[in-house]
Amino acid sequence: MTDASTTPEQSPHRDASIAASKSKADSRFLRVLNGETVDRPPFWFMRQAGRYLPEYRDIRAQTGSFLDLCYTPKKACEVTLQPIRRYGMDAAILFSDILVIPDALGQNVTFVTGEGPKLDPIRSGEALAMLSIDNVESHLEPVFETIDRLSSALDSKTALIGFAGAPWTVATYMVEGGSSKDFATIKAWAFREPDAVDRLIELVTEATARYLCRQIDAGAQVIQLFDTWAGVLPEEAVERWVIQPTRRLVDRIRAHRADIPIIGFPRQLGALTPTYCERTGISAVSLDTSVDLNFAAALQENTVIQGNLDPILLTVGGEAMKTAARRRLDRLGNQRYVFNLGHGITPAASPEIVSELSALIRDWPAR
Ligand code: 1CP
Repeated sequence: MTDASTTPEQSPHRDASIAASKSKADSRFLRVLNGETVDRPPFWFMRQAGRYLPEYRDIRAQTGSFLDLCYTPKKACEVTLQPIRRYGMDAAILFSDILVIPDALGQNVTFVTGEGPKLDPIRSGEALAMLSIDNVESHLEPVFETIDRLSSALDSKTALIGFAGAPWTVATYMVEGGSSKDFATIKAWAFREPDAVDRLIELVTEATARYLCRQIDAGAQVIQLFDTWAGVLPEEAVERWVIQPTRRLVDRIRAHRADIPIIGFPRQLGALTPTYCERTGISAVSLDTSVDLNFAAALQENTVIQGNLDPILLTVGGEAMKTAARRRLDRLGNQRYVFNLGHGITPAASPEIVSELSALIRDWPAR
């Protein structure tokens, strides 16, 4: 394992010739994130590994819990590579979950099949004081090993994305105790005792900063911050709990590795998206399905954009899917645009339709 102060090139595990042959110039995705014009937009799909793939379901059925899968490097590496073998995306995303951070902080986290994540909720200063930052990195050691394996397994055309949840989104699961419809518990706590919620967000930010720096040391070439629930806060709270913690994370990551591209996904932030881009300092922004193409094209003048095809189209296919995909490709083109979905692939997506979409992107602009 690399320690926090070694760069990948210095890692004793890494063959210098492999590292040298992994030129960034081979990767369409890294080039677009760097502002270059390419032959066609790079593509990857949020949640590209997962239950829509039969080979994922096989491995999942042979593994105890979902967290066991995240913490078993050989299996996590395998499920990361499954969609790459089928579809040849321009980037692989580490197989893990945003909820490994509360798990590493000592909160009880389980995944109940068909019901999603369940956590013992943190709703008071006393419960918060039970969490500890001390074991975060040692607890997440298997994730760093998965990244190390992936960087050896992937060719230089396929970039490796590391990720974490943004602090606000992770905090919603920690306080609500799982998924939520209205976020009433965390919002009420934040309005009533903002300083306590600041302390929770601060703890998650620190844990996440350490986690992401170690992901970069292990070989992650790009970082994506998933802020799935950024859009549930009122405007005046967005600055405090979405923008500022993200800004602090970006600063910490850049202090560790200045040139690492960071993609933010502030889902459903709507009209505040340009403010988020300017104030957080992220390198690229992932757009949800609600963002209209004129708004996306205006953002694209100043930043790299990613998204926003509706993932439900991958359960439908045919002309509906093709027309929507071509409309985005034709409008957003081969500069400052990464083809992706507006949210994750759903378990009901068809592997054949994902294949058709991949071929359509690869063949663009030919018809
Ligand atoms: O049993 C199973 O197979 C569980 C399904 C599953 C999978 C495949 C979960 C539970 N997590 C994951 C993997 C995962 N999660 C990845 C890596 C795979 C890939 O992208 O290819 C990533 C990047 C995530 C990120 C994640 N987890 C987010 C942010 C993105 C998003 O979808 O909004 C969130 C919110 C989670 C929490 C979570 N984990 C799992 C579920 C079902 C959920 C969502 C619960 C909810 O809807 O609130």
